[in-house]
Amino acid sequence: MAEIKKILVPDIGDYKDVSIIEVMVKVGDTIKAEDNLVTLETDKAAMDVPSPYAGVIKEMKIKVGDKVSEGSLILLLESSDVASAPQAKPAAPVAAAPVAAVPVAAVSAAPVFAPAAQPASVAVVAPSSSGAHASPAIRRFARELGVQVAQVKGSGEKGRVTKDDVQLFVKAALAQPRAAAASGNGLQVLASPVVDFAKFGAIETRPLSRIKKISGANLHRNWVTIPHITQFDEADITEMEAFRKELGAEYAKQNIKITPLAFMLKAVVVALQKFPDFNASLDASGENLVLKQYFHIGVAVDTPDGLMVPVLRDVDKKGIAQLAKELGEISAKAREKKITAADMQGGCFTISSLGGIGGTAFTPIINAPEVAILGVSKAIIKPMHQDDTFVARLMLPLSLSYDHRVIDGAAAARFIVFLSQVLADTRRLAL
Ligand code: CAO
Repeated sequence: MAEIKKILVPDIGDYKDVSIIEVMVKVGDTIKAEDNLVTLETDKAAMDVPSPYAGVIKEMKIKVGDKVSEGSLILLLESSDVASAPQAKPAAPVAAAPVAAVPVAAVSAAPVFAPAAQPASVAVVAPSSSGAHASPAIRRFARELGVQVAQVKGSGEKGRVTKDDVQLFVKAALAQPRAAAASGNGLQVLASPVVDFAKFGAIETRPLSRIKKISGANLHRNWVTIPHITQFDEADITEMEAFRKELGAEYAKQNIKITPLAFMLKAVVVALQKFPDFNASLDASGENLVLKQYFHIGVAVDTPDGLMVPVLRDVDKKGIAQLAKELGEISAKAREKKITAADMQGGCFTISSLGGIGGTAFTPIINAPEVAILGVSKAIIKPMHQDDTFVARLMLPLSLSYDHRVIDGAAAARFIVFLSQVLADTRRLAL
């Protein structure tokens, strides 16, 4: 027997009063379980809320622009799949169970979080596209490309917007000359050329993963909106490495792998404490610096689906072994797609370590709203000049990208020199 169910906003982490930016359904729609109902947006993430049940929509309780929190009523649904509803009681209207928040790469039926700030290029904040007919999948596809479905002319049945319609819309938009860039000197940014690669040889087209699309938009925004400078240095980690190896043998029994990154987390915090402007963000007006008195450090993790940046909390209050343990756990969680939005929030500064792979240096992109990021490359033994002779030392390449609106070059040089000194003499970690 059909019953009326209340569909509520599920667990969305610590977010409160989140804006509804899109409503994909209306009264009378017949939906399947897992069909997306609404899209929520915070300053950090966009997420779709799917229906836990199939059925017919009886009453909408929200509209675009409303603010909601966990437990807010979205709609009333006449459910047709009582069997699949674990908490459903025959004849009694019950609240839908909250759907656990999972990250972008996990099961698509659950609320989907972007790994970082909402991409600037995703133009979904503006008007509702609920007037246009398109399936949730097409809406999502359009949203990922920054297209408002309402602007696309549908060629499908009853004017429904199809995937081809969205693709044609994007192609047409790309083919148009772009407006003058904000350079003010009349120079124009050329549109990327649309090339038929197949004309030149065999090709295969593979869609980007969802994480790549979202993180790509964030990286693009950060790259074009933040004036980046990268400062390089090398830290002599010969002694640190000897100590790490000693610890490694000790902690291997507890299944804790101590890599140089655990030391770097700690050393970075010592440097942030000495140079508080690096542990800060510009506020929304861009006129004030918000100095943080906590030390949560993001770590870039390479996963099969793309880059994720989980955050280790209160690094100042933890020892190296504890940090190594947490690093192992959080990177495993990221790779197993079990990471939550909460795991990726609240970072003050990011470390991106490619040291396990190789390379001499790189220019990491700042993870806004943070103001600096440390890139770490592979340590190698080098001849260093000391006391009129050359000695073999293990040198760790560091690349510090910083937001030049907030940090001056001299401050960045001081920061990285100090960081190198801390890494060269790990006794300083205790200071
Ligand atoms: N120099 C030399 N060796 C290093 C090193 C360095 N800077 N950093 C790590 N290593 C060694 C480790 O000691 C380990 O050696 P053993 O296996 O012999 O013990 C090996 O390299 C592999 O380390 P790891 O990568 O597993 O561990 P980690 O703690 O250094 O890094 C993590 C963890 C999650 C950060 C890493 O696995 C990762 O994903 N890195 C990629 C980050 C990334 O993609 N950044 C780019 C962002 S911009 O696109």
